[in-house]
Amino acid sequence: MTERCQGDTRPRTGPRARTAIVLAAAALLAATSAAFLPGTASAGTTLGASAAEKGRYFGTAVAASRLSDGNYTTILNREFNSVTPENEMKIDATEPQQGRFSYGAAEQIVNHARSRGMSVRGHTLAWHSQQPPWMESMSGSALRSAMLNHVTQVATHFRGQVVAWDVVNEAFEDGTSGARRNSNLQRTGNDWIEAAFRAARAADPGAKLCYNDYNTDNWTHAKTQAVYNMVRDFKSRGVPIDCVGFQSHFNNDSPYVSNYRTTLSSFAALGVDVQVTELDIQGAPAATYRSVVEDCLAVARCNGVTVWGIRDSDSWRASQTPLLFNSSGQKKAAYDAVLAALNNGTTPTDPPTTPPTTPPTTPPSGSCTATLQDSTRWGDRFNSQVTVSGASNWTVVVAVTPPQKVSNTWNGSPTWDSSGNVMTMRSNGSGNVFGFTTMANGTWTRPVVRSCTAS
Ligand code: 9MR
Repeated sequence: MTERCQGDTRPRTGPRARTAIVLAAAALLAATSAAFLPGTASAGTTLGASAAEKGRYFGTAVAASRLSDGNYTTILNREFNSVTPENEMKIDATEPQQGRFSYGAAEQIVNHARSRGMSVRGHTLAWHSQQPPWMESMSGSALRSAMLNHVTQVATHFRGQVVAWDVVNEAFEDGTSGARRNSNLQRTGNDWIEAAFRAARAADPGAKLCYNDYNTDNWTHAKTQAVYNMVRDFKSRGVPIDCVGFQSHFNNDSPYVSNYRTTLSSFAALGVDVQVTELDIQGAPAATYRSVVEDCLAVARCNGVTVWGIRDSDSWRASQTPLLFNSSGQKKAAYDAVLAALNNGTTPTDPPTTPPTTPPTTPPSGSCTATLQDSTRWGDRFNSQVTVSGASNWTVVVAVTPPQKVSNTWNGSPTWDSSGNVMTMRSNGSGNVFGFTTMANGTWTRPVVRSCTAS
């Protein structure tokens, strides 16, 4: 077989005086804290914490089969705050037989991630590749119904657990035609993509819905323009699309190009978020990795970067050594470049706006005090920082106001109540300052510290 091109996704053969004093102290704290707090003492040393301070996530593809590998999970748990199941949410994995759904491996990854405060990207609901045999052999209205049922069932099953779905993956042709890819799904009618997005929105109204593709990095390429035109059309007609994923598998045949930032900003200008979803770069050149991260940080609506695997040995292209950690799990030069880019990065296109006007909350508590301060604010989200005093082993309960959702945390171990709006954060050895990102979803009320207890 000839070398698989990057888009070749065929299965490989693979609360009076005391209160006043508390409020006065809080007001003083508020006065002395700027709207923008650049880096905290203990963040900035891992990819996830550094990205979170910039209101982004830093994620990786995860394979369920590797979760028993200690070296792998040590890096995963330390460095990343978002995961994408590499294969476990694909159609052949989740509906191996028509109408019989199988979620075990995907749930393993989702539970691992969510119990550690990582968010989950779902990949993928509708795709021409990795279809189970029963679907591969279908066509016409039967296939259209089966595809829509699949989207509905899987998105409903994971409702509230997946922050963003790659609803449709790789639906455009390579080359200069700018055409849709000729697939069994495409042959059910040109409206199959928007139908999939509408079904996904109905099934999980809280998830961001993305179109995801490769070779869409170069702004001048026909495929990039074709996807751009589809997204523009969808936005103009009210098709529920929220984001576009750029896989960004870079190699000698499909290299990173300097207009990548133009591509990201042009799509973002259509009113969608953009995400780097499957980043790997042949040879892992540090400068190129740095450029990709800088490009994302330069675009306010670029809300995260996912690398397609942790160690080189975990990569679908292991021989190209395209990742941030070598096969022994050691950090490569590219890792240092990415971390430096995340720590130096700014969000110049979306300056911080006035923070919420209520004072920071310092509730009376048992034997520790937790003080919440505003940090950076973007158009759709804001960061908060909580400083704990009086205990080194602490548990702090914080509540956000629905429909707000916490999308990222750092420097603590979070658990959630069933509503998903009350977060219990426990110290995890990362110091006495933790942080989190809240997706406003139109509500800018400051999160409230409910309690602080020493443990
Ligand atoms: O990394 C995935 C690899 O383990 C699978 O064998 C392959 C099968 O199609 O899919 C790989 O992931 C692909 C992703 O789902 C979509 N974009 C291209 C990725 C690399 O092929």
